[in-house]
Formats: sequence, structure tokens, C-alpha cells
Amino acid sequence: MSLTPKLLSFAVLMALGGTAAAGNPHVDRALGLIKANGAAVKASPADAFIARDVIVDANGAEHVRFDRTYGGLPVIGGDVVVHSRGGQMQSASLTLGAPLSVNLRPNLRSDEAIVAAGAEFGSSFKGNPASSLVVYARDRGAAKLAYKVGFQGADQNDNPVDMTYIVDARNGKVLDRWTNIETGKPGGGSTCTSTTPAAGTGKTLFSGSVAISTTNCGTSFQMKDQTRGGGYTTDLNNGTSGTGTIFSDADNTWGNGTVSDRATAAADAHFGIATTFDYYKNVHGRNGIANDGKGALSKVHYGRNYVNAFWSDACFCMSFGDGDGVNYAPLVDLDVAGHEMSHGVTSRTANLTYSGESGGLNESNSDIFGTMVEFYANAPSDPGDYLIGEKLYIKYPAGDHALRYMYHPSLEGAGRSVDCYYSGIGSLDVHYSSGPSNHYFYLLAEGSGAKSFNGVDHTSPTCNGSTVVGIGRDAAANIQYRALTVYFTSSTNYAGDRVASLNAAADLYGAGSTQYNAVAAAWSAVNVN
Ligand SMILES: [Ca+2]
Ligand SMILES: [Ca+2]
Ligand SMILES: [Ca+2]
Ligand SMILES: [Zn+2]
Repeated sequence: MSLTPKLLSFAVLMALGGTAAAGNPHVDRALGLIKANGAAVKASPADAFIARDVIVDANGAEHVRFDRTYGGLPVIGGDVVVHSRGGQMQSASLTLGAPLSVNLRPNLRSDEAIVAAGAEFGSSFKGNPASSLVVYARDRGAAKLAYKVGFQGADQNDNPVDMTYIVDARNGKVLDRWTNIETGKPGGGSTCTSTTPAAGTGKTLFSGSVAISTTNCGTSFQMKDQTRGGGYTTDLNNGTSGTGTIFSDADNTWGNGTVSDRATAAADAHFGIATTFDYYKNVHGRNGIANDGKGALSKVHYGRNYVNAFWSDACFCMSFGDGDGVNYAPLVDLDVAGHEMSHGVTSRTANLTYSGESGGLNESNSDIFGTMVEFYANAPSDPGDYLIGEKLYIKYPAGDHALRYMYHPSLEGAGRSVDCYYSGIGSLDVHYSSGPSNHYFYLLAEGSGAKSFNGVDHTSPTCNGSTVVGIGRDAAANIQYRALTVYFTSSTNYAGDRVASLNAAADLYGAGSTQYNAVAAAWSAVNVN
């Protein structure tokens, strides 16, 4: 989520999931299949595979996701999902085009790579930039030995900036770059030791008076959700680092519906994250962001006049700014909370790299599920629609009524988002290259032509003059979720998304089904053929 390219934010680092370690029979079986079917995963003798996620379908089909190393170095773009059934290899999802053959002797020293990346970052960095060798294999062209360089600093508003650069180890050219926001520290804060759940009431800014789950600490209550893995909400008190202070309250009624009470935005965030947790669990059978039942930390009142919100994988947490108080209220409404938490889900599954076309697909996936959460919550004061962040405005800047318009992306105020795919879209900011995927999802769910939600016109054009008939948003979201978790890899692009969506639709509804054909028609309608 972000309003401007400069403020965009997302973390991409990944911890090994506990369920995906070697010794797990699904992992061992998939490793055996990789050994026996090296060509299918473009394996080279120097490759090693580290399991990251396991999905087993009701029919016994297994999908094991691996990261790849080459000569011991991480391969960016080398990840693969092995699909099998009954111990038989069925297929593999990957973007690597050929087995790796890379000279592992760099021409450049690590410090020279830092200087090369620093020329792009500028001089306002903090600490010592880190640099390590990787194999960069995101392009279909030859893989390259590269340095992965991290630069941290702050922008002119003192908001943290955290960049990753990929620097060619042969000639110092910056091959790729993306942002990571990583400000929080892990830790439980000063939460009480009680595990007694309590039913509180949140007087929210955007969703009215809602039930929220809290903890009974004896003489007071804390904003920690015992029914959803202990997810808790803290006050960052306008700072930009640390865990913050957990919200406490004497009567278990939180906030007053306005920003005059610091607990109001907290109630919105706590409610939004709980709703997102429930959506994933009840609709997709996913038990929390990492599918391990654990709740996450949400930090509100992040920074000063911060018009953004973000997920950070490093702290397994979300941060929500207060907005500028002029045009934007605190960024804690339902579709934004769902959007940010969905970045966490993406990072634990496909791990779409936040750059190029895969970055646009990452952003779009968060818009899709943020919207699904809004529909799922069914809050009378924030009914479902295909606008993103429409509730955040105190007053509308010229032409803007939402951050994004899924049914017609180019309606975005400055017209920087695009409706139709074109080759080269990957050079746009990820919040604009997300446009065709948002547009695809809307067409798949609702169809083309005139429609309105809650009095807001949602007329959706197609790029090829076709008429698309929607299959309903629940079916569309099922297809998206399966594509994300089973078929996407970190470098999936638009063409790959079309293939993944069709695979997902075939699994769920059958090849040649109405839903399958609608996926093909909706992608064609945004020029992805
Ligand atoms: Ca109270
Ligand atoms: Ca709404
Ligand atoms: Ca919305
Ligand atoms: Zn985002």
C-alpha cells in the first residue's frame, strides 16, 4: 500500500517455515523427484534446493515449494514448485529458463558493489550497507553473478527507506532494485501473561461499532486477540521503530469513533486484521499469515503525518500511519488492513519479487484480497466495492476518490495506472503495473460493462472490445488464491499469471469449465494472451 512511489513499502525476506523442513515426508519425496527429474526443474550439478512451503490437496496431490542455491549462493528467480501425486512427478512451476552455468568469480569487490549501488541511493544512508554474492536469474537471459546490496536511510519526512540493489559482479551495473521496509524489532512488548479471552467493543473510525477480541488481564484489558493466535495491536506513539506499547483499557470499550482517542485507529486495525484472519481461515483454510495459527503484531500511529501502511516480514508485523490529517485519515480501513496482511501471505507463499511485473502482481494480489476482506466484513459503514482506500479521504484531492480503481485502473487521479497490459509495463511503479491484474480480477468476478456498487459506478471496459461474463467474486478469489499459493513463483510475470490462473481454474472447476473459460476471456480482455 502506498500513495506515491517514494513511499511504497514491502518486505521480501523469508524465513524457513517449520512445516517445510527436510525430514518432512512430502519434502523428502519432492527432493527425490527433483533428483530423478532434473530436466523438469532445470537443475544443474551445483544446485541445491531448500524447502519453503508444502501444500497437500484433498485428493493427495502435493505441491512443495523450494528455494534454489547454486554453488551455495542464493539464486534470485531460481525457486520452483514441484507438483506430484502418488509419488509421481506431474509438473513443476518455475521461471528459470535453463540450467545455471555461472562463473562464480566476481570481477568486482563487495565494497565496489556498495559504491555502485550507493550512486543510485544517494548519500543519506544510515549504518554500514551490507553486500553479499547471489546468482541473479530473474530474466530469461543468461543468469549473472551479482551482489545483493542493502541500503537503509530516511526520506525528507524522516520515514525509513530500505532498498535492495542487485549489482552485476562483472561490471558494476545495477540490474534490479526493490524496496523493503523493515523498522520493527521482534518481541512481545509488555503484554500481560493472561490468556483469558475477552469480548470487547471497538468504536472505529471507518467500520462503526464492532466486536473485537481482547485479553482479560485481571484488572484491565489488553488489545491482544486470544482467539486468533495472539495477534496484538500497539501504539507506536509516532515513532518509526520498536514494538510500541500494547493498548490497554479499563472497560474493554475502545476508541470513540474519532481520532481524538488514540485507541480508535487501533480498534480499526485490530478489527481489520481479525477480519482478514477470519477470511483466510474460513474461506481458504489458511490459518494465519504463515498458516501456523500465529497472529501478527499491528502497530498504529506510525511516524508523523505518514500517509501509508506496510507489512514487514522481518518483524512479522504491520505498521499503519496516521495520514496527513488534511486529505488523508489514518490508513486503517478494512481494504488497507486486508491489503497489508495479504502482503504477508504473499511473502510466505509465492514471494513475488517487488520489482518489475512480479511486483505489480504482488500489489494487485493485495488489492484483490483487501477487497475480498471488505466484502467479507460486510460492515454497513464500509460496504464492499472495487475501490481501494475509498474511506481514507478527509477531502478529495483533485479527481481522486480512491487510491485505486480495480474495474478501470486508469481512473486513478493522475492516470498513472493502466487498464491494459503491454510489454514494458514492468518498468512502471508496482502500484501502477498492478492495473491489468486488478482489471482482470474485476472482469473475472463481475464481468464487463455497466455495474454499480453502493451507488458508485463500476463500469468496466475491455481492451479487446470483448464482453466478459463474470463468475462471481468468490470463485474468482478461489482461483487467485490457488494460483498464488500453488503455481506462482517469485518471478511470475503476466504471461505466467495467465498460465497459473488457468491451472488453478482447471484444478478447482475443471479444464473447459465455465470458470476456466472465463479466466481465459478475462485475461484476453486485458491484453494478456
Ligand atoms: Ca475504554
Ligand atoms: Ca467500501
Ligand atoms: Ca474498498
Ligand atoms: Zn501494497
